[in-house]
Amino acid sequence: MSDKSVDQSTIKMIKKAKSDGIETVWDRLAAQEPQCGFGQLGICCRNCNMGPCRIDPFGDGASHGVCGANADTIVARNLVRAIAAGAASHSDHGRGIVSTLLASAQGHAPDYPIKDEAKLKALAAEYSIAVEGRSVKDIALDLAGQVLDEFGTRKGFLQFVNRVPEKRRALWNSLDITPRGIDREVVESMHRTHVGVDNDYVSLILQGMRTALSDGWGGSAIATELSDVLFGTPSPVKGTSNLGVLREDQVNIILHGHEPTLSDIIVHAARDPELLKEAREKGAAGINICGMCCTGNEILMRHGVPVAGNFLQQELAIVTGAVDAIIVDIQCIMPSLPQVASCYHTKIISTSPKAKFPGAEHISFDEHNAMNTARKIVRLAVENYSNRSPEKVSIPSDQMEYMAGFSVEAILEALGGSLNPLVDAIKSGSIRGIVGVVGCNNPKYKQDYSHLTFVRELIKNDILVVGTGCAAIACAKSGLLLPAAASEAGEGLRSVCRSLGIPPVLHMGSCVDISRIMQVAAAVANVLGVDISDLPLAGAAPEWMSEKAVSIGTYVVSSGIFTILGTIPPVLGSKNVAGLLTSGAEKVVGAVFAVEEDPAAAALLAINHITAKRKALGLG
Ligand code: BF8
Repeated sequence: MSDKSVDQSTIKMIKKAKSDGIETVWDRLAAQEPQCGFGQLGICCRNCNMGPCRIDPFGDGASHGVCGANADTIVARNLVRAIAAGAASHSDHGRGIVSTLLASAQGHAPDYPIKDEAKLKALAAEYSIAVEGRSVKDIALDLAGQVLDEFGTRKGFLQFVNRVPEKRRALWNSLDITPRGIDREVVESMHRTHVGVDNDYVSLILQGMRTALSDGWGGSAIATELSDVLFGTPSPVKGTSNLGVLREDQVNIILHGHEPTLSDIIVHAARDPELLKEAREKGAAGINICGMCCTGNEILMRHGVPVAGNFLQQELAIVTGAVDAIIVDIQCIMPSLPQVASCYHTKIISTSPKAKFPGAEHISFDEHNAMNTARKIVRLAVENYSNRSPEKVSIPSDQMEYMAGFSVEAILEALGGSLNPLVDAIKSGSIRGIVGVVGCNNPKYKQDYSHLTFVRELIKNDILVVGTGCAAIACAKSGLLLPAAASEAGEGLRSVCRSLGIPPVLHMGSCVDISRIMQVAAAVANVLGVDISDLPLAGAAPEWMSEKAVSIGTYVVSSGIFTILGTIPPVLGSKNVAGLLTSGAEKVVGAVFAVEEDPAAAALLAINHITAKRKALGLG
């Protein structure tokens, strides 16, 4: 079992799943092996019905698909489709948040008052919307309208592109990869990858970059910024993490998925005195709301809600036998959950019309009537508490405290209102650079091992780590999100952390919140008057698996930040595509991808990159 995870609670629950006769993601991975070699190399194509086609990687079979596409075209098309799917996922999430803001401003979503008026006004100013003397409702109406337009804007570029340093904007314009409209880029990517349209791998990858940029500086940024307006901008907060946060004597509800529209209101519904009374009548001491994956990150960032785990722990939470309901919305939710739940008493409740699960109970979540729907859902969990079988319950004791909530605004506040102290620390070398560590778990790799090994090496070398997504949850579970973890950092970073009272790894939120990291990168570049690609920065997704991660990696590289992938992307079937991504892109966008499965070696790549960038800036 220890080859599957470094997390003791995961190992314990995999063992329990085995003895309970439950099939998990690791069993299904084993059943898939050996996995398709053509798929791993990215050289199979199902884009038309003359196929499916595949290219022989050894050169003694088919070198072209039926239409004539070669490996370069097929690999590039597959990659661009993955980027489009990832960008669409983040951006459609963003659209949901703007629609809620619009409904709130129109008076149709009374349970979603605007929580951060200052942020609303700051964003309105970015969009040149008049603020002085106007009501919050009117400003919100205008802002929601303009942000919704970003999905199909005809002005030719997205608003948040203006946050990017001028040099980078000029570069994007010269390459014709400035994102023009979020939906437009996704649609054009699907069009170009249809049989017989764009067949040039360079042209395809440039479109992939533009689509990814419409995610990072469009859909994701919109999701982050407007979530802050609606639910509050995060500030430092403490909580606990891992499966040990489940309570034997309470109704346990896990919120899993991505959109805070659902999770935030359930957190409030669970405090309803009437529901708490009903829980007590059932014999429970209370209602314990926990998060999982990115919706877990949304509510831990804003409310310090306990987070039960990251991607690979979703089935295992059910295996504890102590979860009364898992409430899901969209993305990263395994379709196996209802099947696992059928062996216990756990209810799986789906809520999004976009994401239904055979075997789950569906309660359509309606933002116009949010609190009532939320109460109804919580009540189902409360009622289910008495169906628990005590003999099936085994909650691992593993849990760890965390400090999270590092929005850009919170970082600025910790620094006394300006980025200058951070820039000075980088200049002096107390902080040698910053690395964003993000992304998923992947059952092909030992859970959390790459995240933690990579992060520990970096902080030891005075590199500040900023994290999001399941990577940040891995850090939470291992104590790296505590100020005390500064003892593991090098002398320079340790002294900065101690003087500010912050951990050496800053949790910046969910995966759409990588836009926060990009905003800091752009702001630091603007302070120094350089391009983002000149800064001592790197990105990494040590255990990535989702198409969203492909989009993220691509917009981070296209923004000028060297990015290390810890799991192998399906591009090796084309030497040209792999070469462009790992070397040629340097001349195009000033950054490349590296692929390194060994996290210690990956850390060395990041450290060397940061050293080289510091030298080029004239820093020691
Ligand atoms: O958006 S890190 S497994 S939960 S895809 Fe999914 Fe990956 Fe986790 Fe969040 Ni991001």
